[in-house]
Amino acid sequence: MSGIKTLGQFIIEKQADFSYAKGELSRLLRDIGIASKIVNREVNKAGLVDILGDAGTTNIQGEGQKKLDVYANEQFISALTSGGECCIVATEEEDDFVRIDSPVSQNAKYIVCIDPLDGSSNIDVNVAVGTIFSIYRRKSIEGKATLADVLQKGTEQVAAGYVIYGSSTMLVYTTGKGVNGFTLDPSIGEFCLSHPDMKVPEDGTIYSINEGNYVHFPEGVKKYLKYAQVEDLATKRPYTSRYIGSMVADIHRNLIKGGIYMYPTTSASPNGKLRLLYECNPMAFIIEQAGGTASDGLNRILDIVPTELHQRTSIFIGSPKMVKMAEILMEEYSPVKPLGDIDTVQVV
Ligand code: AHM
Ligand code: MG
Repeated sequence: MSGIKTLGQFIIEKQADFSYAKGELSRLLRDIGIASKIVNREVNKAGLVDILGDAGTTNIQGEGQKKLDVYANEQFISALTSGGECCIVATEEEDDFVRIDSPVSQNAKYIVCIDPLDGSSNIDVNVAVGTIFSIYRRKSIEGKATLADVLQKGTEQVAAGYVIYGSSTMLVYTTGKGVNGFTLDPSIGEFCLSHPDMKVPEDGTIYSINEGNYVHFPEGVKKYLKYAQVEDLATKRPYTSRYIGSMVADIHRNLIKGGIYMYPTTSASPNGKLRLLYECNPMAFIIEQAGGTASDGLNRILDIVPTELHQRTSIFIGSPKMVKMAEILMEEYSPVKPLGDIDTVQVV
């Protein structure tokens, strides 16, 4: 037998880390891994078949959905429904959460929040896209799971991960004991452990932000960009600007090389663009587990109490030294409301 360790073998090995685990979480992770392989197959042949273009429906954020978004959404819901380990799936593509009412699933103890295909505006041009997922333990003890079971703080996550459909396909996940990355070997159809115990560099030289929004940025972000672009050999500035426009791909690169990804509030989007439950919390959990930081400019992302399913937030995430500097400038020039004031509306 070769030294290859598959995702399935790794998950089972790690199950022993949780004294309370009876295998449900392992099976849930396995189900997500299988669905992502099916989505990967479709993403890879997107240019070959007539699957590109608008599906003609619009999600709750009023954005046009691509056919592959719809396909990925269906695949993950279907895998999680038949797996029987989760009672609710909340997805970025559905207005409301999906309760799974089958006799097996309705008493299942896990909730999954998922962005089935993030960065989908990149599909048409063959640029990396991703899936982001987050798993919570259900809070209610009996009866049907409710919205309150979904609206949990990021600190309550028991697992989170992403799949990047890039030059190779990778699945990266954490269960709160470090971060491990698996690369899909298409010849055997298995995710194989390729990036054990991933760590984000403490400092970096890459910043990722949509600078086209510059005039709409809070003053603190403008000051950070100025800081990033000024020459200072001691701190390796000016930094390098890299923005793919796929959160998963930008954060994955920064996780490996060091860097900061920012999607601040803008005057047009005063609550930010990215969703707390489907994008920011899972990415924040992964990055923190890899030694990084994730903040809305003042507050730790994982401490934000969600009040609605599709809640948005600003985010500054990546190498801790870079995020710290952004926070210092945000605090000085664009103070945000501290937690306790419910939302994170920015004073632009
Ligand atoms: P989506 O969920 O509609 O795909 O939007 C999320 C994506 C992120 O992956 C990406 O970083 C960001 O939106 C890009 O937004 P913009 O085009 O405004 O820079
Ligand atoms: Mg998204």
